[in-house]
Amino acid sequence: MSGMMDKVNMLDKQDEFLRHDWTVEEIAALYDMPFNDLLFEAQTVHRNNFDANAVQVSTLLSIKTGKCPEDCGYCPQSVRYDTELENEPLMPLDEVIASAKQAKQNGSSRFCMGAAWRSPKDKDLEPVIKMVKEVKALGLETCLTLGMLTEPQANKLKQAGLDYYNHNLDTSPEYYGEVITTRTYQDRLDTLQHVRDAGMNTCCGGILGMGESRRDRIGLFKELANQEHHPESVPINLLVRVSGTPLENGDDLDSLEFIRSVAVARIMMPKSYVRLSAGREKMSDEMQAMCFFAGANSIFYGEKLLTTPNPDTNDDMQLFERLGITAV
Ligand code: SAM
Ligand code: DTB
Ligand code: SF4
Repeated sequence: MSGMMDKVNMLDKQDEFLRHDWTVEEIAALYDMPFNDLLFEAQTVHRNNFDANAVQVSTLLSIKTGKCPEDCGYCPQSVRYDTELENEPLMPLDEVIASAKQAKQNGSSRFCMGAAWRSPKDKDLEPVIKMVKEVKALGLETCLTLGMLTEPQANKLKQAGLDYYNHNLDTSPEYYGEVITTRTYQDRLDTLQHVRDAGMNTCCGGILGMGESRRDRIGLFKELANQEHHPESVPINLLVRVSGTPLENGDDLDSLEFIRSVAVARIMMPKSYVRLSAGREKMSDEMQAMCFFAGANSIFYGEKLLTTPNPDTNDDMQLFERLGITAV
């Protein structure tokens, strides 16, 4: 019993060092650091908390594709934009399992299933719960992203054994309205609260390169870190520009600014997995290597994200080998 209490106290102690009171000025000061100083600091924080040469790999599968009623300006799956996407209803269980087995064989430790829903109906959850149970039985960690959840829905998913729920804040509260009008920032924070209250891990991050300013990137990281708990996984997506979406055109984000952002996330959320997410297809090997040095320690692995391409798995394995990185 005392051993157990020691463990609890130790966890509390660890949490004492995690900050939830970041100010805009402090985050801006990190961004303003000379690049080498910022990366050195981020790598030091990274090494104090993780194996510096291990990267967690997850595989994504779109289990219900397209016809989403929401208007997220970046998204190929919104019914409002003509993106030449093949819509697909909910995937049968056996196809999901076959895909999960393949992901496990390829070395993924987590399987993330995404559906283009604003929020699932209760009857939608039943087949999804079967998927979670069967994927878990394969020895994989499970993650879902289905849109907004009510408190009872989050509890049901927890009971089914779901490990992670992905729900992003996407950008700063100030820029949010430029990108999405059909759900509020508060709606997103509420879903995240329901997921945490149910006892699940949150996977929560955003998208960079949507025309936002550095102040907006600061605002996003401030919101992410100042939640009740840091998300266990923080996906940092670089916008994938899809023809037909409102964000199809625009200036690309400076790659050094993206790397700085990874470093800032690592420093602010030292114990979270920072996930180098969408957009890797457009990144050079050198840029990805810099992101790993800045503290990114997870990726999506597999030739497709949800609907858009991801790097070839052989290329990813070769890159890991060249960098001496082990997939975990
Ligand atoms: N419909 C659910 C929702 O929005 O919560 C789940 C799926 S949605 C596709 C998951 C996340 O993918 C979004 O929150 C967004 O951050 C990211 N995403 C979607 N399209 C993207 C794109 N073109 N480029 C980068 N990230 C994207
Ligand atoms: C996240 O933050 N990135 C992933 C995952 N969560 C679900 C999705 C990226 C989607 C990119 C666009 C697409 O492939 O449709
Ligand atoms: Fe729908 Fe999710 Fe795409 Fe928004 S990001 S349009 S909610 S699938």
